[in-house]
Amino acid sequence: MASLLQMGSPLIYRNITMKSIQRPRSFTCTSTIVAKAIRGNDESPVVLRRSANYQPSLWDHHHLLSVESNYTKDKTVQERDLLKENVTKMLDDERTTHLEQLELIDDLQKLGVSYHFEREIDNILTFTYHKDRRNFTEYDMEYDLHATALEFRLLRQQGFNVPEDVFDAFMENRGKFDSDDISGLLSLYEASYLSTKSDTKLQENIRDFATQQLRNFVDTHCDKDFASCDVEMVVQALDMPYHWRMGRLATRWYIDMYGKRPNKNPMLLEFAKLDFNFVQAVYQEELKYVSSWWRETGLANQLHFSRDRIVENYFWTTGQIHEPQFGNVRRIMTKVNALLTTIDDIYDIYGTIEELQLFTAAFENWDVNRLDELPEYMRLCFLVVYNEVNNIGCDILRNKDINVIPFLRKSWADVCKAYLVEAMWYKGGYKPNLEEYMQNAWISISSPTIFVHFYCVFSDQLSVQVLETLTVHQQNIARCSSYVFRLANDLVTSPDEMARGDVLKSIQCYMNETGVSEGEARMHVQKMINEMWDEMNYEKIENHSSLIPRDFAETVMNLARMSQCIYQYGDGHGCPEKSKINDRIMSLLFSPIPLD
Ligand code: 0FV
Ligand code: MN
Ligand code: MN
Ligand code: MN
Ligand code: MN
Repeated sequence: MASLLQMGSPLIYRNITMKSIQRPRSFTCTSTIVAKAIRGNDESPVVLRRSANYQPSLWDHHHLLSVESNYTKDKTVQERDLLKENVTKMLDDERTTHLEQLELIDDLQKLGVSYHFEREIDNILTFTYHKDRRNFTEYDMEYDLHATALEFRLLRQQGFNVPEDVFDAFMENRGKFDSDDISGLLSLYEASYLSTKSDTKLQENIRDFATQQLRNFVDTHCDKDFASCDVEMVVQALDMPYHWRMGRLATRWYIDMYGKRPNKNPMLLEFAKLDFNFVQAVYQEELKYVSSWWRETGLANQLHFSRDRIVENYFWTTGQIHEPQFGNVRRIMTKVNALLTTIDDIYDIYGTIEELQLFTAAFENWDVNRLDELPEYMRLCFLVVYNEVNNIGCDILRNKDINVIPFLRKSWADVCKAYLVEAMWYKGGYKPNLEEYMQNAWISISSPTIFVHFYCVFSDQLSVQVLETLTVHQQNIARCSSYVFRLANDLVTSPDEMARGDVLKSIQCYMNETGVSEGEARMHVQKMINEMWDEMNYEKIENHSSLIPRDFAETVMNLARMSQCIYQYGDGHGCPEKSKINDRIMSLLFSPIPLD
């Protein structure tokens, strides 16, 4: 019945209600303990196994394979490339004012096409930074809040250290401020998210002021008939600031928004739509590949308790790197994500402590000859990781002439050790304090493993120093991004985790340690996330001695953005059926933007 439904359905994702009523009864309650005998010999004891009640995949493999896009044809690419030439000319046009040029760059970035013009944009912003900038001492007619804030944000995004003092004149005279200047306020609000830990005014005074003003604006305008673009833009910005937003999602939204603007450039709009649809078609082919790979591993079939989430695992990678030419990075990182998700479930849900110790030892020993020492159900999983790591290592040895396998396998051993620590804490009833928890939890969230694989596949020139920084010393921007991922995950997944039994997560550790309420603990965790962003911004804007290449650093920050996207409205990774993630996935991976 369910399969007929899938075949006949125009939707790519499954009808979850039809599917879920066919699940065995034992899987229908979050914290059920399921008794299951491990088969092997007749004397083996009955082991109590748990279930997280994760639902089957919402996406049907055969449907994925049948997806066809109209936007891969040579004609689309030719048309897009013609438009691209026009945009290059616009960037070069000497008749445009400075503000118009900045606004064009902002539009290109938000429309998701700035990757075509990286050199041109860098030239313009470098020039802007080095030319004498005006020093505003007075808030007068010439002080343009929007222009000042836009320039500030664009320059800081690019890594230039513009001082926060550019807003002093404005803030000192904010009493005179015309509260109808929504574009100024919005630009100020977005700029305030580029704050670093050495800024004193941006976070507190400026962001609070702009946020409050924007909230007032929404309150007074939201129920008026003319629900204008302004209101939509403010609501969107308050929902998640641009600097924290997953890039492609911002793009998809902004293309619609831009289309409604009276002063839009229709050529630019057409270019952005064509490019979006073209990139989407590229994603679809990658998805077909990873979905086939995932089926062939046999893991979802064998480990029925684990999350079967290949589409979601792929979606994560588009948040980390969106440009079409990085398909290889996305393919490999999807595999890494899928394996991490499966192994996390082995530790958190299914394995006994004795089995988990054997599993951890297997990753530390990295010896395929000792495969049979593992419980049966762990062998395939270990071997798939082992083979994938060797495959990646083999390609890199061939193409980049460096053996990265020792670094990759260390990262798997490290994450498994961190998973085991949590399992032992839980089993032993140990309650760590927040600091002790975080020391382990920023590794158990799996980002350090992700970063070292990503770096190896993504960067053209690999440096042993960077590899060591990523796997041994731990670099600050990577640590901060992992913190954001961990904390964003805990804010959403910990209620279910506590219900089925797990180590205390950040919120509960803090409550236990300080005696505060859950609400206060959540606020504390949100504050930690803000601080991590300030640190990451600092690394990017002020730490020019960082070893981490700039383009890689951006993908590291993107993982933090992506986790804030996946966990914004529920657990988009584990329980996509209870979050808004499917709409996001549909709009980014499957629904093309209609052309005019
Ligand atoms: C998060 O789930 C999760 F799936 C992780 C950390 C592994 C995969 C990573 C990516 C797909 C990027 P969960 O809440 O179960 O993680 P914890 O660490 O809380 O068990
Ligand atoms: Mn499954
Ligand atoms: Mn887990
Ligand atoms: Mn876990
Ligand atoms: Mn979790």
